[in-house]
Amino acid sequence: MARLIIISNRLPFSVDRDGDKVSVRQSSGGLVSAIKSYFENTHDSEKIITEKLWVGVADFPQEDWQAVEEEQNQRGDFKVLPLFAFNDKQLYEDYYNGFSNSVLWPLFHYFSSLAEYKTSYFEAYLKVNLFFADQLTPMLHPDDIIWIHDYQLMLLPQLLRGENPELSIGFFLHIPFPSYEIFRLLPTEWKKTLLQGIMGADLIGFHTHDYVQHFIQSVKMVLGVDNYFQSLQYQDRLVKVDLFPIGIDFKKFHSTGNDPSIIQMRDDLRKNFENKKIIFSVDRLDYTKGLMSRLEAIEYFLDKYPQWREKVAFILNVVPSRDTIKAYDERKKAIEERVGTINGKFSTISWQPIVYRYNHLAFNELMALFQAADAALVTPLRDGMNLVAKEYVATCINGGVLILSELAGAASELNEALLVNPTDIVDIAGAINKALIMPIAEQKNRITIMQKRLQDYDVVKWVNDFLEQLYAIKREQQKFEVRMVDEKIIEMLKQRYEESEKRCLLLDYDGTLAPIARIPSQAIPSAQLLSFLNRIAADNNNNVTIISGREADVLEKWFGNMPLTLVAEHGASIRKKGEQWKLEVSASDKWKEQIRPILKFFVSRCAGSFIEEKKNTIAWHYRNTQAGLGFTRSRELLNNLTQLIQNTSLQVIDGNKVIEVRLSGFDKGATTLKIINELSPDFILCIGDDITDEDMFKALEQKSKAYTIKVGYGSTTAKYTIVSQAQVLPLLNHLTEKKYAASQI
Ligand code: GDG
Repeated sequence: MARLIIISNRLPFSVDRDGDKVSVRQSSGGLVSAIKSYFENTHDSEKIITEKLWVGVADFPQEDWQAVEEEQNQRGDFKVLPLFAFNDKQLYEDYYNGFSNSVLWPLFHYFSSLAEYKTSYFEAYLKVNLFFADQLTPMLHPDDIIWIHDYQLMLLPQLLRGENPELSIGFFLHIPFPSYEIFRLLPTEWKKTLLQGIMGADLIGFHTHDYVQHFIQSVKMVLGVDNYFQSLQYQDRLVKVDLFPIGIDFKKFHSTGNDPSIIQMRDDLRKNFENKKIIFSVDRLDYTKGLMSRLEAIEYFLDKYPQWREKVAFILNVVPSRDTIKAYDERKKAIEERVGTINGKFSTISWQPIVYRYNHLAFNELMALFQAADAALVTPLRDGMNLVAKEYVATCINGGVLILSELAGAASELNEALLVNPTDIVDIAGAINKALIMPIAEQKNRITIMQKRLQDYDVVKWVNDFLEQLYAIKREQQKFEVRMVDEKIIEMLKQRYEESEKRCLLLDYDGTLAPIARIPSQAIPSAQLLSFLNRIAADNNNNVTIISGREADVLEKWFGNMPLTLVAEHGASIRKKGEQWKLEVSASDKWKEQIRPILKFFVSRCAGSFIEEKKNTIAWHYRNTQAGLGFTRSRELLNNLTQLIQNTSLQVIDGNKVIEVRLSGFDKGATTLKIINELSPDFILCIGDDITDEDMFKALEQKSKAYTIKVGYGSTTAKYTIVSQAQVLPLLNHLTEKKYAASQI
């Protein structure tokens, strides 16, 4: 039982006042139609959501709210919380027209030269996001499901999370997320703040796989956070990033083909363009929509394919938008001039090629135009998705051709459209000609395939899919928390530790007893660690083993004078407590000669990587390489090595930012069992963080007296998990010493 709270910059309607009468008009934007269709059509089988609330800035005066609320309540599909109090008009202006639409919008659509990096814009963006958070925080419950939309509110996930760590927060970006090379143009502090803001969410959604990859790359480069496929471990939470290509209300658009009033309008339109093909386009006035290139392409088409003159009409509908921003107003003038020039050049007494209109169309009129059109020309230079393309396809009943920019998100789903490069006027003109001569059977075939796809993943599926993934990530986080070492578990472990007389402590070194260092030789043991080890090793009931991938010489140097068991190179050599080092594998290292040149080759191909050569293993480290490249090279290397060592006595280990080759027949698991079998302890505590430590956890899985703890997130066979390396030593101290209180961990 939970509330679903949708948060977007604007509320999904606008308010008109005529004298005393206040009327509410639903907006026509993509997000609004998506969520509204979901609210109207959904049957939440799990009944998780009991109440729906939409929060956004009110663009009407506070005194109209009562009348708006009454009308909204009568509709009954969702409640509304309007945010007023933007008395500071300049603040809102700098946030909305400033940072949102003059920095993020142009930059994220690859118009970097239009971005205006004004500090006052960023400050206003911070303040307005904070304003949203301040208004919302007091009314939130921990079990609320929050879904934040779009680039105006990228800081809000983190701001809400700060106050309510348990909330389920989803964030969806409706515009493209640009490649890192573009994103990095933002001032350092801005890009960090933006990414930290989004990472406050549990689930982050984009329209396409490319946007997902771009986002992950930016998070890696800017925040230094690693990913495991599409999961990121950020601070103490697991965050999932995925693609959710927005759908449309397919039924609503498809059924307009049977609506008598729309059919009538369509027929009237057709009559006006008798014996002519109609090519239709509708866009908001925006430089991203590619209107100027489209006009150029139309002119080129009329020049290159003169046979179509007087036989085709381009209906170009431009919808007013953001015309208070200078770049938009200038664009409008330029478009209108260009239309005039083309019409002047080609018109005859009875025909003009372009019918240009600058207005907002009523829904029925838009549908009639879609249906009257022989083709739709949708050629944005960049577009997050582009719903017009999908809506046009859904309304086609008897054929129709979609000409679509390959740079719109929709292109990844609408492969049967004629895909064009929106700046390539030759390409577009060719596609227009192809559309006009395409046989009706082929048109229908292409449309049917696309319609099937749009029907299968419609807007209700889109919302359900997003919300289900949000519940799933919450469940995954909870699973992790269930195994998390808490005070109860600590007390249980402490009791077992005290009761036992023959204890075996198996402790990994790097990432467990010591933090991971950029260069392995820098990870020297701290004074606190040495004092802890001295103390517990002195207890005769304890057998303490440091089990590491490090070389014997290093372990000897650091811990040689302590009564510990030392395991080097995952078990290749072992020094039992009170004994000498013993080599457990063949002394010959001739095999390295075959491996070394390959690793050297990868060092030269991946700056920052290096080889670490130990007695019985040879490793290629890529922790300090450029994020992304290191991982890609590591997969290549893994592939090369796996093929090379077939039928040899070698094995390849895919470790934590390291690929290691060694002789097979020993690993931490086998070594652990050897130690346990010799010792027969009545208490085993094993802690590790790495993939190679999983061998120990697996080996101890069935041992009733064994307690295994994994440090950090990620799937594991360990019984328990602990969030970070910094918690290991306090935990061990607490378990082994009476004076520490559990609350200190
Ligand atoms: C963002 C992203 C992404 C347009 N003109 C009229 C009219 N419309 C309707 C269309 C469609 C919607 O407005 C426009 O949707 P878009 O997808 O093209 O773009 P944005 O709203 O700018 O939105 C975009 C979208 O979010 C969804 O995630 O696709 O890439 O930029 O529904 O039909 N409707 C009426 N008259 C018009 O003149 N009635």
